[in-house]
Amino acid sequence: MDDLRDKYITAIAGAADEAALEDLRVQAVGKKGEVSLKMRELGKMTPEERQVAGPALNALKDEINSALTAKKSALADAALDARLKDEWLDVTLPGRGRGQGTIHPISQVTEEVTAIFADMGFAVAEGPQVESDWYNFDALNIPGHHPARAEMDTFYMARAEGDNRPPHVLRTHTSPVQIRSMQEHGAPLRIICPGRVYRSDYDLTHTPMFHQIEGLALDRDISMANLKWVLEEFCRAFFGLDGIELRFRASHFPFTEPSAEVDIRCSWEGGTLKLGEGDDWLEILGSGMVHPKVLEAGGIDPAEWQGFAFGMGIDRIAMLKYGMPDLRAFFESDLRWLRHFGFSALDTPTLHAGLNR
Ligand code: 2U9
Repeated sequence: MDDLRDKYITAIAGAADEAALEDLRVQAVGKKGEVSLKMRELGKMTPEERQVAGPALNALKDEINSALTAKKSALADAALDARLKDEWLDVTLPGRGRGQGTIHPISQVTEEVTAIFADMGFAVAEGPQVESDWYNFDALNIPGHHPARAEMDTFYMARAEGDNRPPHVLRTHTSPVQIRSMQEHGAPLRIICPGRVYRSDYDLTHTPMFHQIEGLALDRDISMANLKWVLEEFCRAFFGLDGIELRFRASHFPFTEPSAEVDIRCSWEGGTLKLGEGDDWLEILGSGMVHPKVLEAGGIDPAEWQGFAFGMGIDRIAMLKYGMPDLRAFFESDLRWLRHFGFSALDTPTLHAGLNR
């Protein structure tokens, strides 16, 4: 037994890799290994001999198994050390511009809008893109029979056979994120919710997936006046124009009351769009005071709190700001388009450094 011990403990200590270790395990304590064969001989021994040899063989087996385990982890540690040495990287080196990749206009505009609202105290909230129909519709005061459900061209998820619950949907707006945020954080609250939304629609100005940013501000005495100031401030900063003029036009949405669509003064003279001058108006967003029923769905007491909300299409305001004529080009991954309209990865939009340099 001492010979066996010496043989295997020495061999295990010298094993070069995991495969060699596994061979040794099989030879020593595998089903037909040397120690296992010795254990089979116990049956032929006298009871006195067995009383001594049995525990000694078990101890030997344990010793070899522990040596195997210890060596295995030492080999793994050594392999990791070697890999860390090999894959060492100086993270303080400056970036190497390859002049290839660019930031997509949608990412750029999302960052720009986020920077402006962050400066006004709004936090960013995100949520799932597959939503229950309660979060996407009911909570937003759009009950089952409401025409807005049909108008939204919703994508419905498949249901398991025999499942009669209402199907989940691809969210048609980011509004469910605000409901979830109200439930989680209560009031007061100031958030913007950027993200992908889905509607079954496809032409020059519509794609089945597009991007929205919605905002929500809740407090004890928030009014349309606060909404108007925030949106004017936003448009001034986003379009980089001091002389911006907005028009609030009465409208209707199920989730806000009163509701207003917001237009920006513009001119189309000479076939080019100029913002902030002229006699035309261009719709850029929708807004209103959050409907009491919607506050209740979010667990907020409408007798104590009120708030404003707004929503805009990121893709649409990106097209307006950067003069991109066809929405569908956004999602075609044409390298020539991406190089032309993309932004430098190092120019993060901030208010102090300028939104887009
Ligand atoms: C909650 C309460 C109210 C968000 C709002 C709009 C008006 C709106 C459109 C703009 C262009 C959608 O992308 S678009 O087609 N949005 O007009 N959105 S008010 O109102 C909310 C949201 C969440 C809890």
